[in-house]
Amino acid sequence: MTFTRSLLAVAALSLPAPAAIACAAHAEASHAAITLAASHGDDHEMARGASAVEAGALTITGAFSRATLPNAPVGGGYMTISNSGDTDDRLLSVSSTVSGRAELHEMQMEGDVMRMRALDDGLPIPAGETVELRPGGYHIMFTDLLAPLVAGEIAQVTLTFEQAGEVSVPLAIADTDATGVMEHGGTH
Ligand SMILES: [Cu+2]
Repeated sequence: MTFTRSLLAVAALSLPAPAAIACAAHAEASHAAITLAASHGDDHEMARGASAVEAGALTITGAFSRATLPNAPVGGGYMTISNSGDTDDRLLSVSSTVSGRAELHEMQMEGDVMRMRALDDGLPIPAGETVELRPGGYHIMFTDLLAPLVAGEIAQVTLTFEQAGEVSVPLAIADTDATGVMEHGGTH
């Protein structure tokens, strides 16, 4: 814990405005990703993912991140969250083993410009619905990365939900241009 805090302190000192830097880097990365997604087929961009995670009424599938370049300040986290229950839930906060902080963000096109905003009230997961976190939309943003994300490795993410509580999810790190991951035993 002491070690993590001192790392954060160093990061804070060397990046006077981490949020602004993160947003700029992230917006560019996402734009590139969308271009790739539009021009490529699906198959070769799929990497092998982790198994589905169930927690109460929630099922979380396809959790993945993308490998980052050395010195990249941020990374993204993506997954699909289904709520099969009768009660609305809400993803309140996120933490991870790979970053000092993790935030919930939303990307939206405003004219020709991709803009990102923090979801200060969390991400609603309504009863009976499925919410997708994906490049160009809702996503987890890992800030203060402790080390580059390496394809083939697994990061551990802890999601805190209003109803389902704390849920640990393994995040498969895929290639830098991945648009998704295959579930074990999946057919797509
Ligand atoms: Cu973001």
